[in-house]
Amino acid sequence: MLFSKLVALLSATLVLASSKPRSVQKLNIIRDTDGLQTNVTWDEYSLMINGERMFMFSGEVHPYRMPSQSLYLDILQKVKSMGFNTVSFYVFWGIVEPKRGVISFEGFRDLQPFFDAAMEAGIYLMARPGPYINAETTAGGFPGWGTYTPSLWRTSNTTYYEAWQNYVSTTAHILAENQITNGGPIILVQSENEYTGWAPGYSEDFTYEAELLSAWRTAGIKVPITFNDASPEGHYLTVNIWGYDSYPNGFDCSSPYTWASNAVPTYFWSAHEEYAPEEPNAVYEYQGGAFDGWGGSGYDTCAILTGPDFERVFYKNELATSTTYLNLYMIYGGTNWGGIAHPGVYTSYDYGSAIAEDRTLREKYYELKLQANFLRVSPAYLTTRPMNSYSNQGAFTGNQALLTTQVLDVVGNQTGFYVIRQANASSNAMEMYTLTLPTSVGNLTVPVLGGQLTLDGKDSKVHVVDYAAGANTLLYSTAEITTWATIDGRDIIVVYGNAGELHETAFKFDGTVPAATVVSGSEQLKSETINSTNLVIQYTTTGQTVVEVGSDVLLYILDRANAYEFWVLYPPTTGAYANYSTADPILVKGGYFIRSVDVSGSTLALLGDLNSTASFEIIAPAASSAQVTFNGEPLTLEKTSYGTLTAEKTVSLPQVNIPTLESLTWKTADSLPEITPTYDDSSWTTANHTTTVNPTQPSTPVVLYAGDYGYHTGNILWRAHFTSLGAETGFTLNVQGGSAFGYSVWLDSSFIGSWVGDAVYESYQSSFSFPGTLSKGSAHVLTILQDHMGYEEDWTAASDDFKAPRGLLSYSFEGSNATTVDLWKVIGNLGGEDYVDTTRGPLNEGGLYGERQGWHLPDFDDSYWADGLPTNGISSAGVSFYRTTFELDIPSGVDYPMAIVTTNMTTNPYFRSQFYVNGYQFGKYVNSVGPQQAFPVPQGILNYNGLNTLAVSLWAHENEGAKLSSIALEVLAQVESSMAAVVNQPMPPWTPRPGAS
Ligand code: IPT
Repeated sequence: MLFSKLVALLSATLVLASSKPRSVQKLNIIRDTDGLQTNVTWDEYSLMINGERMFMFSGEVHPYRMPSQSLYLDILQKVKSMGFNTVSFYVFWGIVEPKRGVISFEGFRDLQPFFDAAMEAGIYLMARPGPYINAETTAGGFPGWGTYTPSLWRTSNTTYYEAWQNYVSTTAHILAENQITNGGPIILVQSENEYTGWAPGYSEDFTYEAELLSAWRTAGIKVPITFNDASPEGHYLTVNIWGYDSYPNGFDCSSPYTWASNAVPTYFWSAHEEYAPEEPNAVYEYQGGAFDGWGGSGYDTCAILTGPDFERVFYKNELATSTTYLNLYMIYGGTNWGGIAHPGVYTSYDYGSAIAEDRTLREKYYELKLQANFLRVSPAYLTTRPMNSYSNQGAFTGNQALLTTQVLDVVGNQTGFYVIRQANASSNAMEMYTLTLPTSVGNLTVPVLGGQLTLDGKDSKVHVVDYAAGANTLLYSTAEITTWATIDGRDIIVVYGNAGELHETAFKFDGTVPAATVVSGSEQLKSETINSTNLVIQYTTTGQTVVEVGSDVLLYILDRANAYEFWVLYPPTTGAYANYSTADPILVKGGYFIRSVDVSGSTLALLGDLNSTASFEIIAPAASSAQVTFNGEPLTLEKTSYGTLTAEKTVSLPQVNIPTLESLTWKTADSLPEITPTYDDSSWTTANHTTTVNPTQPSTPVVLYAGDYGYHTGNILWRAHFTSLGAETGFTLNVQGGSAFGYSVWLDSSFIGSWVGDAVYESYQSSFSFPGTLSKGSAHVLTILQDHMGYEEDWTAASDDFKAPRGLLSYSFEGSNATTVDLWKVIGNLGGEDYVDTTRGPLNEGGLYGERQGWHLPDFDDSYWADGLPTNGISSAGVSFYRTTFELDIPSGVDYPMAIVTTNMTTNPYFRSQFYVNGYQFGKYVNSVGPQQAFPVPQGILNYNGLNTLAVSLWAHENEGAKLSSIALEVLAQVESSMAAVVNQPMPPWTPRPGAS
């Protein structure tokens, strides 16, 4: 059978199971990648993995933002237990090929642990290797050397084409080995990223697109290739499965409770039908949170902007467009450690996601779980079409304040989904409604037994009609379904609504209508037989009520809080894909997080994490749950009258000793010897280029762009040697470093001024007076220390925006036009592109003297340094370094995420600090700009069982000096945990650094 062009003719003459008119069935053609593989196929409705249709519910995770690799599994298992089946990830070119031609996928850059963790968690992967990724990453993922590589990037220009060959082929080979066709987790590969907007005079470069497609294929990519248009505009349609992105609530987290009245997108279905009608409606990035920039309102506000109400309204609206591929960006954001960030974001990349940066679960997680579990058990949804996208106002309800979109299964011809939301997305009104629905027994107005349904403010619901749940059919349910499962021959159906809401669930029977009996809970039911074979049950959703309907249905009626507690787990089967099974579900109610279930003989083994005592209810086949263990300990089981199991599990959260950092002995040393008279900069790079290919052509006699000399990250120092003409009164300079950057300038040993930085200016011109007149013929040096906040992105293709230089755009001597600089010197991180710390990578350290010397590394001998704390600081403008060590001894079996925490300093506030933990830079703090004050450091970077080295740099911008207001190590959460043991990342100690001066 030629699977590649298998044509399944689904007859349009099928007898309709219902009285509803359905759209005429189209030709349903299952496609693959031109015969290259048949594991991942698709048609106009959905993806199929090994022939099985699936709703691909996916979340974005970036391995490069998680250098503690043994935590991959924890995150992927958290994604999996939420009901998701896929994770999408970017590969960051700049960090694997920081020097042209030298590629490293070693250490934290190795993707194999991520692939292995995905297989273990049972998660499919979409790889997004760029070469351009955006992602709030320095240069949008491009390598620093791109800034001095001529001609426009993201075009078919030869120089760019040559630049990406090595990276694309090396990366594609690694991805290819891990495709599903080779027994790995990768099911899709994305080409480019949001290739959607172009600089004036440029447009979509089809040659570039084709070159990339052929490069992926040549290197062995066989799975479908995808592309994400920034909005559905029909670019790069030559990929296998085209899709688009959308961030409908935007990125301003400062008023998180206010949504635009028209915030909910309404044109996606028509755009999809226009551009890719033969492919699934795929959304490759949908808003899962928001990034926050320097001076922003912080990630807690972004988590509100994109909170549970947002998830309900916006994600259910995606179901109103028959979306079957939905990737949420981000599901876990991670950390912009080292120099990963572009200037638009700070160290945390928490993103306000469902899983917070410290790996704890937000309420958003539990809301998503309700939705994802529903989609996993609703195959009828996978072959739907929206029927009334543009005539949904007042539809089915008569209430003009409500939009109800009818989404019908046009292949199965039975099930209907009715997605309801407020017409005005910003409305907080409580809307009452009844629904007049076409069903298989004719039109019904629900609630049938009287009363009204409610939609309370920012909310949305999916009401189902003729919905199959095991052997049973729900004629309709106004309470939403989160899951159903057939266990020991009984259909367990779990429905929920907001606390106190009125709802109905109706069953359709063939013959005799059984009775509905409350077996647990205080709810009073109203029930009635209609049309002689259908049973309508009316109730309010309050707490938990369990209802037996005859002997083969157990209906769980829950309010939202109770529904949040339901976990659906699948025991592994056998073989490489054992953990991808969706057979034989087991339901567990209770617990902060349930990670997995395993069955051996008559014992059910649960693994999970608890932050307080849990009361479990377990619904599992009797034969496999005679004993139940939780994290290896047997539970004391009781049986409910209706045959499920209950058990209590207390937690022990051991007290741990966390050092009070300000009580430790700290050592300190000056980190700005460059301003001492004897300082010798002869080993620095001479900035002597007279030309550059940079689109910003210099106005200075020599090029003063750090990137042109191989320095692409962290602090940069410049030294200008000049001979006085006797007339100079000051120095004017325009420096560029990106949002929130700053700089400070010294004439010889005298501080002459700073630009302290703010979130607005990416470059800033200042004039500083010299302290006195210089004698004619005397030799002087200006030392300029500047911050580098990362390179700009290159979102607009053919703009070369990412090449915006970091360095001096102009300078002049006040009072003396004729004075010239005889020699310019520059230094950044030691070695530049030949960076010395190959373990921690090319972006971890910058150019401060202490960084060049490796003072941030473990085992550096600071015994001859003076005692001094960063909270004592320095009393003049300058830079100092601080070091301390401390032991931790955290027992196993717990997950206690920690952070380095400081507080805002209001006197002498103009300073910036970096925090290094065991040599890894996990905090970049600009006191006067903010907002971040807590810097999570993952276990594995922080050594939980042994010695830790903490180093702090402090750069005081003003004459008065500066000090940290406070510094502490804080435990962010206490969880008894079943997570896999964390193996520390390598923490190579200090070794002599030849050439560091
Ligand atoms: C889109 C990018 O594809 C992604 O890399 C990331 O930058 C994300 O958005 C924002 O966090 S860019 C889109 C918002 C124009």
